[in-house]
Amino acid sequence: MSTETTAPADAAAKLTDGYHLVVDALKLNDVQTIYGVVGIPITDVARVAQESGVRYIGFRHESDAGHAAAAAGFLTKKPGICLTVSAPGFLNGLVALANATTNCFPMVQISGSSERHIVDLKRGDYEELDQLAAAQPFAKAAYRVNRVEDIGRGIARAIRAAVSGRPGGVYLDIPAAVLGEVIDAEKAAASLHRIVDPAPRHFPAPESVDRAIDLLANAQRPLVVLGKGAAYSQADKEIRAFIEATGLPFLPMSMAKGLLPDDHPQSAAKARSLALRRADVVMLVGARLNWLLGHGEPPQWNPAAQFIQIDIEPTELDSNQPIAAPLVGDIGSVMEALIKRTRPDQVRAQTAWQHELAERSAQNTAKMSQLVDADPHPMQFYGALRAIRHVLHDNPHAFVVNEGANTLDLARNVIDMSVPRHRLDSGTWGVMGIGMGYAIAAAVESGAPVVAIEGDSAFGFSGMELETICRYRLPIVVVVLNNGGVYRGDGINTVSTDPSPTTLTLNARHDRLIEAFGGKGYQVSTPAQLTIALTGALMSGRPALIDCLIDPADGTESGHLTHLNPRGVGEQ
Ligand code: ADP
Ligand code: TPW
Repeated sequence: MSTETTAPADAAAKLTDGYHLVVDALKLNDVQTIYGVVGIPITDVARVAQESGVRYIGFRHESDAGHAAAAAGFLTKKPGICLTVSAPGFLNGLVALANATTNCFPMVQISGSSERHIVDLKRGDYEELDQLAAAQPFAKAAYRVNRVEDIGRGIARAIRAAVSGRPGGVYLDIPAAVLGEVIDAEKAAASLHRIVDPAPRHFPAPESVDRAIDLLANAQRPLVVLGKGAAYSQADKEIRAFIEATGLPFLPMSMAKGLLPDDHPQSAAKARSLALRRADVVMLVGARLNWLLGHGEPPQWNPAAQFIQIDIEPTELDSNQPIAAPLVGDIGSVMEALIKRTRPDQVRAQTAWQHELAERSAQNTAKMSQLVDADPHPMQFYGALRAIRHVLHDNPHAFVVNEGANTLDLARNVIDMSVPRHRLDSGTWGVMGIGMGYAIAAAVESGAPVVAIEGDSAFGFSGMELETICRYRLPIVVVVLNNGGVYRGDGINTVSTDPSPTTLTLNARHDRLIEAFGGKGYQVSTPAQLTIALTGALMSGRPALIDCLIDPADGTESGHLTHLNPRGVGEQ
């Protein structure tokens, strides 16, 4: 009787709903930030998150929110969360989810969806789509929650799947009806759980470790290749300890730069081609033998090379070359085991090999200096990158985001890194559009300044997020290397007055875009001006964009990937 006379406010206090449960479940699993775009049916998830102390970063396009979540996952080793609306919003986020899976970054895309009983009979609902089926091929795992009491289980399962083993993108579908479903608060609280040990350690067998050590010990020209899996693993100390104790030369893939500083005496980065062509035993640490490493094939590689591969994903091994010594496990545990089981002086780089690499590095550094130090007018890529390198040298804790074709290929070589996980780029897919999303995540997750080095075409894919950057007052400086085109700005159409397919607006004022939202814009045409602008922008800690006018005739079609363009008739 007394319960029936309870005041309505008290009765309501004992109830909760799907919106609150989603946020409670995320909070319980240490989620601090959600990246997304609101609308039916998920707007209240964002509101409740904010009220509960979970930060919500609202974007202008789901692709950018998804890329931000993925980058947050890479930087923190916890799945980044992206929130999207039904059908079109969901699909907009899917590129980022697929990209995260391809790059082995942990993220969870949580999407609202429309009424199941209408969608499944294809009766034509508002934003109708069978999202679970659509997400499946692009995600590491995909799940749907059909009852409010399963929200906790669904979120636990999604987080576990994203971050354990090889990390990847996970899709979690929550229909509108489930979000609005009301449930007894006590029952709801009991339905949530906190995941214990989300990414358990995975130790290699001692005999696998000894097999790898034997190979290294008998090598004449050993080489360690560090990939972004090594950066992700946060085993910085162990990796450095093993490499320095053995003296092995190492080569960082682009997002592993800074794991050991690029000016480290054992870095073979400046003798990359020689190192690949000559190495006889190669230890891959969180790096796949995919296209970025020429599939391990000659002539780029020594045909007699033997491979040791450290990876958490057993099916990765032998995908391209026979792996003589597989080391399946998490990189931290594997490196620890290698350190423990290697006898003093058992593994050492041969002096002749060290000299060979050092000599080539010196030659290549001299060649590179000539290119970088030249001062042509109008400014070219190398001159602009020299200025950026100079400023970043004084700001080693700034994050670098990098996309474009020439802008990516040249900056990767010119801009040295000295801190782990401070470089984010187009990655395994070579995708354009990651720029502003990655930059926003780096700034939000770290509070540190970010310099996004962007081709003018690449920038356009996520450019509207300048508004997001300004709205949240993030310390991001976008540097647009503006040569007025996709690759180059001097494309010609000989048959009509339309611009050529690679042409963009020449001398476009990208700097004015950020001013529309209250940020600071600069336009520069010399390296000296760029140095001053970038130094000032970083010192201010405010959102800024520097438009750098680059010679439209500088750059190569597709950058370093020209050879991947299929040749048609008449182009033999
Ligand atoms: P890169 O492009 O830098 O060469 P890849 O993305 O090709 O690097 O390779 C990353 C590899 O790292 C993937 O095969 C992935 O399974 C692996 N990996 C990711 N995290 C870990 C980890 N913690 N321990 C071991 N391997 C990992
Ligand atoms: C999602 C194809 C690769 S690189 C690039 C495009 C469009 C832009 C190159 O011009 P940019 O750089 O940025 O001005 P630069 O330094 O050479 O002048 N769509 C997607 N991904 C890719 N990779 C493309 C298209 C592409």
